[in-house]
Amino acid sequence: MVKLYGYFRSSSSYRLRIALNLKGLAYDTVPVNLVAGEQRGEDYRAINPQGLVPLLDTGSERLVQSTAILEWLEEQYPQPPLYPADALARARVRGLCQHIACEIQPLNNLGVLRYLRNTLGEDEDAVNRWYAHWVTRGFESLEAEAPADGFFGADTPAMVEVFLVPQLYNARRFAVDLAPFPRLVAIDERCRGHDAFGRAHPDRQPDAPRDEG
Ligand SMILES: N[C@@H](CCC(=O)N[C@@H](CS)C(=O)NCC(=O)O)C(=O)O
Repeated sequence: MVKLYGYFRSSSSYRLRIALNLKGLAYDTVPVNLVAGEQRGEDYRAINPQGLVPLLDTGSERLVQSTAILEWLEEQYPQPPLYPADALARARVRGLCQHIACEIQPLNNLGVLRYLRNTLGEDEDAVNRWYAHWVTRGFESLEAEAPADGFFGADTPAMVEVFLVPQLYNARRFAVDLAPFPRLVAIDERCRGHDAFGRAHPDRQPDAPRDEG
């Protein structure tokens, strides 16, 4: 069975959990505690010198970078397809996914926010404003392209939703105002009806803090 090294709240790990579930592939979870800094520890860097999650251990190879891993999954396990068959439609979907993966998430990942806070001495308000600025700017263009019904480019959730749902989860954690993005929010709600998304949710991961109540 493949092993997914990740962290319950990591949006890039969340992408892979959704895709593995959509493909019907079982996997073992290996938690890497980002808050405790395990991603920078010697043990983890020995298997991933990039010091980031996720990492997928296929049994014969260790793959890094969620977008590369998602491409590999699609090639290795083509059913059900997460990209459209048509090349132009596929390029459009990749453009939307990369908008999230390259223009939104990297500006807001843990390492960047920590640098703002700890090295540049920005206060919590400034860090939250930074976060909201880049997410809001990114969501504005996604909202403009979002369908009124169904999902991006398909009748069922597929690759754009694999990237979008974790980014929306993350935006909610940082209390970003999602009122200007009704179409994105509606797509997220429609995804909730799908077991593959439900099982991938951060709260349902083995490393999520348990409610002691
Ligand atoms: N481009 C990478 C992004 C990976 C990434 O930013 N991972 C975050 C969690 S979502 C991380 O490991 N952060 C730890 C850190 O910044 O120290 C991918 O798609 O896999």
